[in-house]
Amino acid sequence: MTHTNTNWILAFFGTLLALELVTGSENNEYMKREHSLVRPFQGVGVILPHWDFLGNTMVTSNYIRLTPDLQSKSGALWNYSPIMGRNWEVHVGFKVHGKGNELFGDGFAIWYTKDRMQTGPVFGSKDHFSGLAIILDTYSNHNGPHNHQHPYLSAMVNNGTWSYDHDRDGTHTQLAGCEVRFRNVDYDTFISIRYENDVLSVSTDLENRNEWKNCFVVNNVELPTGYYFGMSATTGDLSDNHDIHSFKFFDIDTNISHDEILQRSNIIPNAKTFEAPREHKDDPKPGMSNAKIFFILLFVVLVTAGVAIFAISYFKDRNARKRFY
Ligand SMILES: *[C@@H]1O[C@H](CO)[C@@H](O)[C@H](O)[C@H]1NC(C)=O
Ligand SMILES: *[C@@H]1O[C@H](CO)[C@@H](O)[C@H](O)[C@H]1NC(C)=O
Ligand SMILES: [Ca+2]
Repeated sequence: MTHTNTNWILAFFGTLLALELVTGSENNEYMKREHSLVRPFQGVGVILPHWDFLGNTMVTSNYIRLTPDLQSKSGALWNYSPIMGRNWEVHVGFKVHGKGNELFGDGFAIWYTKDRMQTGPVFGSKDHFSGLAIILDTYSNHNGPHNHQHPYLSAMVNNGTWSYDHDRDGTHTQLAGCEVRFRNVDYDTFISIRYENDVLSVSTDLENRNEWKNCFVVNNVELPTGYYFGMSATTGDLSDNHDIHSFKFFDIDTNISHDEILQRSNIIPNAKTFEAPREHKDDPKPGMSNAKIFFILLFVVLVTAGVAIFAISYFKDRNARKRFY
């Protein structure tokens, strides 16, 4: 909740707020170190306490680079400990940047899932996941008309059944989404994911204004406790640096019993307001060439003529026979 700010007054109130969060004096809301990542990342001894990383992930003291701006890279970062809280909010500081002006990709995802450390085709992580994916998709795979521009931020809830469809940039399975612009800016960019009483709210701070802008709010989202947070990114033919600058987890539970939290670990991820996932449909075939149409018409004419000739000779025959008898 506190990041670089040139405005002294805001910085002052920000600091007050941060103190409140750290001491947990208000709303029981405070950052949990065991689920968070704060600079510097490389100290003496252990690199990244509480987190594992894999693939091409590179850790420096100031940022964690999930992928460099090179083709065919993939990296991920996963928290060790399951989340034993019903309500939470996470703030992720990130930077996506690269040499490409027109062409860049593919983007990254923030996960709250049952399985951790599993590589796969969905921004570097496994498909058919169980849990929540918040996807920051920079490359529009869909060449036809979309309802939106890229980069695009969307949420998907899965119980392991659905596959993320890259060809449609996930639009067949998303809960909601919004257009975002976060590439190649010289300040940190942030996303906030709040999950409280089954309401999922995602907002962003991408304009260096130190305020959250709503992306979407979705009701009736059921997520179990006991899942893991992770982040992953991938590049293909196109690339970008996908950097994580911070991950802050805030426990916002109030008056929830330990039993309720344990029971909640048995539910299956579900989103009631989910648009029913649509079948994947292939793009319409490109229009037929004139030559093709000509030959099809020619074929139809020949078949018709053949049938006509056959019919005429058949009836002639019959008439001939009739006359004979
Ligand atoms: C998983 O989700 C699909 C689609 O919503 C649903 O048909 C299926 O019953 C769900 N499976 C479980 C175990 O809830
Ligand atoms: C906390 O929950 C208990 C049991 O549901 C209830 O009796 C109590 O009033 C709640 N306290 C607050 C502050 O909401
Ligand atoms: Ca895409």
